[in-house]
Amino acid sequence: MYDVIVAGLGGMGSAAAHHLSSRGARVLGLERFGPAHANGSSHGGSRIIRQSYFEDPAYVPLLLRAYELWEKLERDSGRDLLSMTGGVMVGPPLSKTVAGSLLSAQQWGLPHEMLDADEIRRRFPTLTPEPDEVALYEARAGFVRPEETVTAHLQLAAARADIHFEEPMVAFESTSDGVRVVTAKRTYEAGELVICPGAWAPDLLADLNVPFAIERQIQYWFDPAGGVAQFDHSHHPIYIWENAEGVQVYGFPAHDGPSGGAKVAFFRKGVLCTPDTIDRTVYQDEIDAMAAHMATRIPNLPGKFLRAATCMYTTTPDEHFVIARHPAHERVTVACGFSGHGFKFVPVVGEILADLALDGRTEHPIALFDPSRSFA
Ligand code: PYC
Repeated sequence: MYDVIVAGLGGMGSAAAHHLSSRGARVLGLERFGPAHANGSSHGGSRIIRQSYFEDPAYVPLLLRAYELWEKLERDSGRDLLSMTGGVMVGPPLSKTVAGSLLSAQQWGLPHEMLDADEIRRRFPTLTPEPDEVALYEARAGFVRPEETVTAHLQLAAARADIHFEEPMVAFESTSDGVRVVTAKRTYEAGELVICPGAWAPDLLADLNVPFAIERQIQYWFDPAGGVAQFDHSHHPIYIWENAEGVQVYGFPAHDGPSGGAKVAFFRKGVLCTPDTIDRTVYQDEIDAMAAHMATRIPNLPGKFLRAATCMYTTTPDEHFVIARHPAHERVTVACGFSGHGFKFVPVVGEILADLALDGRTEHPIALFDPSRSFA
């Protein structure tokens, strides 16, 4: 019998499997696909990492711990996971992106600079903001590599844990002393279950009664006009850019990876889908809309379209995560609803899930992520 079964080995589940097994728990990890696959929410070569968090200052202590754990994971795995390029949060001064980032920076005393439009252009010549746009610049921002991260956690976990790929959990139930987990292949018993379902949350965690929305999202890579060197990660920052209508895009410098070029995406402009119905084709009108949106902001970026990839967000109504003991199952812990901004938290979520599964509690501040909160 296992101490803990972890169902779902994407970003969060692979981190949980590593943290649990490194604390001595006998762990079984179950994943419906192969390692570091591209069918969920943990692929595409890069994810933003930043500390001046516009979503809510309550995330900052978790981010500070996550940064420590990212560096430890790089050391322990010997992999290059983290690139600190600096980051600009651009928009009108009162936009959520700018004002929210500034609030977090001020509340937590995080190092930052405020740049007006002229200073943005001077420091980052690829960016052409409107005269009334400003930016919060944060040197401790950059990007992490999602596939490398999942691989790192899985490799470290596999030294002690049993890891089964191509074996999805299809059901679970509480028993007198733990949980019973039914997979597509067989049934297992364990003392505890940690469920990290990603976009499969509506199926596997329907009894949480959280109104998750699964959204199809697109990541686009362009070969910039004038050459990729001006976008190189040695000097180009990550960015989140909000316009006067509240539309946000986010993007990355060019770096190593399968496709080359520089990646950009709309934030939260997805259409509803399910893992079974998501349309993986990216259409010319979608590429044209992305290129047109960037043409006035980063005119050299949409030089030549290289490729696109779809992924899924699992969004909650308030866009905050769900991380908790399952309200209806004493021995089950859940982590889901990361709403498109979760990957930077992967190592600290792994730590929290290990705390909850092994100790029943955590010192980390997770009250914001209670699944029983009001979604009205
Ligand atoms: O993960 O920080 C993030 C993010 C913000 C906007 C898009 N992604």
